[in-house]
Amino acid sequence: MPFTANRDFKRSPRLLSKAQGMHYWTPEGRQVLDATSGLWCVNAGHARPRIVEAIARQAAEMDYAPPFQMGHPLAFELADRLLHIAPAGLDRVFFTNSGSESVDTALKIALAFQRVRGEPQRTRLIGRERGYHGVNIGGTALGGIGGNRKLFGSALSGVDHLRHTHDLARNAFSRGQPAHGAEFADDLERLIALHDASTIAAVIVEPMAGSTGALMPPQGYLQRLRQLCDQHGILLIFDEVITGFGRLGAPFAAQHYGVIPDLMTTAKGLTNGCVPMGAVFVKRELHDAFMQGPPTAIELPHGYTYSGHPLACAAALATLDTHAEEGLLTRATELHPAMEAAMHSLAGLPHVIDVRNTGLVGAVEFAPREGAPGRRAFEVFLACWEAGVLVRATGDTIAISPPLIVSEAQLQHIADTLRTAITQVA
Ligand code: PXG
Repeated sequence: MPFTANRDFKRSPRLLSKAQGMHYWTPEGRQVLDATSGLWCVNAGHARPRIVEAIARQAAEMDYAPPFQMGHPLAFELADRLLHIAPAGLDRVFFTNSGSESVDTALKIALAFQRVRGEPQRTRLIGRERGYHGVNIGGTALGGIGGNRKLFGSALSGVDHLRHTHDLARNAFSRGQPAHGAEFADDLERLIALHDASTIAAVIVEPMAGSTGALMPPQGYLQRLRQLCDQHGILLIFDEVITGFGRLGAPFAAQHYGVIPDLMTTAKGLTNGCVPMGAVFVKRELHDAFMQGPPTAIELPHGYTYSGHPLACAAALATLDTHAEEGLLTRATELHPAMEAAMHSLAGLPHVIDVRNTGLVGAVEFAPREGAPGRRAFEVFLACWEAGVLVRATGDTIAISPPLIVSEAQLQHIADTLRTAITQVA
């Protein structure tokens, strides 16, 4: 099983067998409120009729079409539709099947772009500590979670990492973006001094780090990173696999924070989690740099059997329709005050050392239990599960990311369940 304590799980399985709207049901029929949008992906809620019907219709109409030297209309329609919500200038799209594939695709495009523009010595890639960029070779190497790397070695050479931005001494219990830490972006200057800018192809960061416990970017941090990348000819990649499709209150974090990257990776919410799909957005200039040489040449030798899969395209188009009809891509802005109040009502409970929030993301961090790091959050997760609310434990943090259709009463219920669980777990 993926990222699971296999033996422990099989002794006492947690199974889900039905989903609708804000809820899951177990095989025994117990209802569970989904406070995690599955795994940050079911942003419009479960089993939305438009999406279900679109997938069924497409499966009957055309199950599959080869994407190499062939195409089908839905993939082009979807790319065009995505441009309506994409950050300014990121108007070329490449389809993948997951966040991990989007990340490795973006890294390959960045490396290839440096070659086609005549800077082939720019081969170094920079990630950030506490970053998560999926599990393929590139994402494993660029990711910054020690436990995800130690079994696999360095995976890729020529990689380095910026320091992370988590600074509880100055920023604990921040609401929205923490006030301190813009200067953490200057860590890129340290790496430039060490390696020389002329060797660096790209920097990849999550605008808000999701998997390592919802770490919001300090005020001014992303702006500073953008400025340094521009100054030194380094591409900036935002990994928006979690932040994309409305999580923070705008379609993408790039718009929410007002910083536009050169490439942007997405997946998850693109199809509402119904069919696996990812998309890499790139700036027009990057795309155009590849469009040279003989017109019969293949400009980008990269792609997947299932790039732009018809079922995924149908699901994504219906998801975009659902988002538009219900105003979901900005709903997290409306709910932000209720989310903030619900989350920060947990401050002061035993062992709670931080509460943080932005849009429809919330996190509670615990002091690690002596000799058993991560256990406290896992026990809170189990207690919430028993009480009928699905939350996510990561390290010593509980993260909340409910579907964008959540009600204020449900946000309150999530906080109340967490309060009881935190009080129970010593
Ligand atoms: N980038 C980011 C920023 C992600 O959050 C991936 C890439 C990889 O996506 P795929 O589709 O290959 O899994 C992710 C995935 C969690 C959690 O609980 C987060 C992810 C996956 C599973 C659990 O925080 N993010």
